[in-house]
Amino acid sequence: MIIDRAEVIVTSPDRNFVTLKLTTDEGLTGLGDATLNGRELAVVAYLKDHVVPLLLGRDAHRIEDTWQFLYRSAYWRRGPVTMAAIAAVDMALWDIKGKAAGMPVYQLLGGASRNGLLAYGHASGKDNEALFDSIRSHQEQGYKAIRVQTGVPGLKSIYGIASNATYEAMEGVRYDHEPAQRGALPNEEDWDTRSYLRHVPTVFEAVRNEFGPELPLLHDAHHRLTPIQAAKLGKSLEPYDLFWLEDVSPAENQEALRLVRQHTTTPLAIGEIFNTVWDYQQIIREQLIDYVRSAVTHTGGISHLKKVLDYASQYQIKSGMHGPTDISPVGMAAAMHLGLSIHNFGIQEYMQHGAKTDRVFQQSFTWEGGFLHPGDRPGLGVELDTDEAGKYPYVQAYLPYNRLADGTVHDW
Ligand code: CS2
Ligand code: MG
Repeated sequence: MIIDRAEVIVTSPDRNFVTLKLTTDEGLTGLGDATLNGRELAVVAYLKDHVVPLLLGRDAHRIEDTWQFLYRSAYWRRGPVTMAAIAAVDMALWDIKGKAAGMPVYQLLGGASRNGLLAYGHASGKDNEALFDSIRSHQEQGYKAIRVQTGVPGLKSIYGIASNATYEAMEGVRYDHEPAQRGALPNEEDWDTRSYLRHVPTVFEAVRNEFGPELPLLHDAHHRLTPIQAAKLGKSLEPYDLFWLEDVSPAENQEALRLVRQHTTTPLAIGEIFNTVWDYQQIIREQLIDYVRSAVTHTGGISHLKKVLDYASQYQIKSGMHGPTDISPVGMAAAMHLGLSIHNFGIQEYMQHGAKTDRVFQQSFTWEGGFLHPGDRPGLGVELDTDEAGKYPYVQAYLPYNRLADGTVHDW
């Protein structure tokens, strides 16, 4: 069964998505997500100009060989663009193999290791009152675990908060749902670590007082702290028993996490901007994290992320796959199939896509009682309506960036 057609489909219903669609000479199709937020067109070019010519005529069943061929024959390895492109091919080939076998992909990965996938949603508020409302609305939507992001007094706009200036200006495009703002240039945001470190523990104290000790709570520091600031935050949040504290410090400096570990037992999650197992070697081997945050879409696909998670399982480190709206429904489906089959599943991030996106991507997953399930359709269980997709051409959008009070650029 050979690959005889490869299309790169770009659509922008509620946000930009890049999807690879492979078709075989037997008429089977496979989809792969290649969406890299704010740099989508770089992956489109990598796929169209460099990868597609290499796929036509290949045996669609040889997933691992195709993975190794694309990774090693490129000579230039790793990195977000390369690994998102390879991920899309990998997902599409697993989708085709599932359809050829008449099985959902999780069955090919060893079958289900659980009945469903605990998922968390994003509650946020510029103040505690708005935050409490957001937590309650997520509980009403069925979420049994909730990420808490809060405004910080003195800061105009901050990552992950629905109600801020930019949101009002965007006529209803929820900022916490889509941080990449459509427009010619990225938005500049302000940041101050000391006010953040003073404020966040008070918010978690208030949330615990309001919602009690059981509710699993997560928080994303979004790469903004120095190692000692990260240690301080982890320690100050210990009384509130977080499920995890995410991306505490820019993870290029991996040994920095030793300092964080020295000072706090708050569980650490890292990896959404990682792309290969080599980005994890030290922090897994030295037990410096508790959750692997990679998404299938950004880590070389199902084949490679499974290798990362198998390595992590030897250290009792669990999965916490990245699942914001910039992971397309295809990428989310792949995450659910992998998450259902592995032993060391921890939790799945689940931000719900918009109505237009759900019309472009027909999905078969279920969301019940706080748990996701990929469904039992052969393959990944997602189909793309190309006519519907054609209604929404690409729109330039950038993620924001930060500047400190003195004008210094800072991690966003
Ligand atoms: C975030 C993302 O969901 C998360 O944990 O870190 O929202 C992230 O900011 C976006 O995916 C960036 O594109
Ligand atoms: Mg994050």
